[in-house]
Amino acid sequence: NIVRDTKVGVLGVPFENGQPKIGVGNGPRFIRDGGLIQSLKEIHAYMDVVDYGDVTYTIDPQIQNVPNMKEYVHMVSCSREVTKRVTEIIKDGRVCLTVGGDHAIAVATVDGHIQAVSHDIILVWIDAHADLNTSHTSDSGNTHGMPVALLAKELSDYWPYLPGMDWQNPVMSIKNLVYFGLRAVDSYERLIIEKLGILAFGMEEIETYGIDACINMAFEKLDPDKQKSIHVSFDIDALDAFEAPSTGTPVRGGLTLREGVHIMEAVHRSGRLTAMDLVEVNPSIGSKKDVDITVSAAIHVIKAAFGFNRKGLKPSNVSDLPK
Ligand code: 5AB
Ligand code: MN
Ligand code: MN
Ligand code: MN
Repeated sequence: NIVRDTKVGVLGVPFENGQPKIGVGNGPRFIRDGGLIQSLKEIHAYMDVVDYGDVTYTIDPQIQNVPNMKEYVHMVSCSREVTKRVTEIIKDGRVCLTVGGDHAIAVATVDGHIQAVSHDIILVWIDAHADLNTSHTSDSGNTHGMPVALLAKELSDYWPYLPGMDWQNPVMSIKNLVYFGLRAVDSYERLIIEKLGILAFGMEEIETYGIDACINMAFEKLDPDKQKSIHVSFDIDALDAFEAPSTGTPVRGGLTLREGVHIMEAVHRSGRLTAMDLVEVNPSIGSKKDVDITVSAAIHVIKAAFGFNRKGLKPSNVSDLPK
């Protein structure tokens, strides 16, 4: 694993038009200022971390809006850039860490991963929410509640024509998806989960079986041959609202930071992490202390994904104490 997750490319996406609360676009800046790059470099002596900066985009004037998809034109214009950048970073031989921004950006990160690797990847969606609304089922019209539905080829007939998204020929089978941490699922989302038999370890299952059994079951079910490239999309609101208060759609009764870290340690041990998103940190919500707690939780989760070991690391090339 020291080889596999050692080369990291960090990409910021300060996008916040997938939901109505201002501030989530400052997530990348606060997470970098909280020490992200240095924390990654300190994981072990072989870490090779490159910061690719933030994605910028211009609005494509050709694109029309779509009913009940707020700021659709922004989402499409930004997604194009994000997809390109993620594909490039992975092709550079790095694991791509994308820091958001709201969760609408994950359509593009997953698409970028798929374009660099193959359609047959595993998607681990860690979230209080299922993000499985279409424009017809969403009560809010917020596109950060839609990325999984946009990615799922099984749902492509349930969408209206989406101008400007032809590049994004969807994309993956819902059979390659697993959820962790669900506890705020809308009625049509529940219907889709049951109808399509989506693998989901909601808070109830995690409580029943424990986090370690859940992650093992997930890997065994999705990829028994241990072959597939893994994408983790980590919505910080998967964590309990006490662990990560500065987020736009907090839900109580969530994952502890320890459970979040445990999932990411297992992902790291697989040696097959290719891309990870960390989204929905909103530094404009809560007190300074809330923001600090949330940013530090995000960094802990990321460090676990890239091999930070809670047992500690022995000094390299040395087997005894200095005398
Ligand atoms: B998040 C809700 N299902 O569609 C909707 O934070 C919430 O990326 C979506 O998981 C939450 O608006 C989106 C009610
Ligand atoms: Mn969420
Ligand atoms: Mn989400
Ligand atoms: Mn949210």
